[in-house]
Amino acid sequence: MSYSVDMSTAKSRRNQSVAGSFDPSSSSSSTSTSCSVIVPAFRENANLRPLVTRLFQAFASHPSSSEFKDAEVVIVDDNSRDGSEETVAALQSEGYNVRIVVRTTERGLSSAVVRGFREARGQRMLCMDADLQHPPEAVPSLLLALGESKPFVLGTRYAEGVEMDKDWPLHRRIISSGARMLALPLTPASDPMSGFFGITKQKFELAGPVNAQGFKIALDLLVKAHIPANGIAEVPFSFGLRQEGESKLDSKVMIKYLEQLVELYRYKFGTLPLVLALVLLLVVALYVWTTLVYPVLF
Ligand SMILES: Nc1nc2c(ncn2[C@@H]2O[C@H](COP(=O)(O)OP(=O)(O)O)[C@@H](O)[C@H]2O)c(=O)[nH]1
Ligand SMILES: [Mg+2]
Repeated sequence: MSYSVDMSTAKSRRNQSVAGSFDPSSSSSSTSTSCSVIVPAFRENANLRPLVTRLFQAFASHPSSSEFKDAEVVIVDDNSRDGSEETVAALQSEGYNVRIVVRTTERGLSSAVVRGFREARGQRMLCMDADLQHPPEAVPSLLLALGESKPFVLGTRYAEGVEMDKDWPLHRRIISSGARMLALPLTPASDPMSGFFGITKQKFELAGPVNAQGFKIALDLLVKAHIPANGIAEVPFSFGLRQEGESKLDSKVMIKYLEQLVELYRYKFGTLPLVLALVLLLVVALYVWTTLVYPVLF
């Protein structure tokens, strides 16, 4: 079950101006919304106001700001009950085109993102974290990169000149690099683990059944929407640190990721190659153990 707090269409048409230069009164009908930003959120109340205000500020100050005049933000919250709904209601009353979908019987990051994409009214859709690790100022460029020839856009942390925040923990870096290598046969994208990505509504609707229990939704969509290498626009961004609250990802994420990989390998290559690859892996592991490890240790 879920419910949606959406006073935005009524309020955003009010003739008022929001701090900065964003003016929601210039919004056109919500049915013509061209861009939607989807934000999965669990206990992120403290981050929502800075996120939404910075997003609309970024739209308003962009040289192609007219492209974003009817942009919307859709927050998909899993019943956090931490004041997030009240914050969104306050932002709506100030004129921001933001709404919150509160799911009361479902939990999980990927399914929240899928729900957001389904709810989105825009043709260009972007997903980002609530915690400001993904810079709102980069959002307009990512959205504008989407089009017929590039139906997928990826905010990448692995590009020349991009630096990870030096305080990002070493174990998270190692897991991220290892996970990236394991996904290489599935997609040529440089950072399919990124949670900062976008897809056109059209491609999303054509995608095969998305694994809502999966852990990395961008990877799932890249495979199941059959995005070719030249259909991916990559936009480098610097990955920051979470502003408020704590990471929701626990130690089970690696297991969930491996399960997702098995499903995607089967989806893309069928069961037989997967079994052969596993047998090969087993043979190599046995060889390494019997010829290299065992003689040294015993
Ligand atoms: N709706 C919903 N959002 C979630 C869930 N788990 C994580 N999120 C959100 O997904 C985004 C990424 O999670 P985060 O904890 O920042 O992961 P990290 O950046 O990898 O540490 C954040 O905006 C979270 O609030 C969930 O179960 N449901
Ligand atoms: Mg985060």
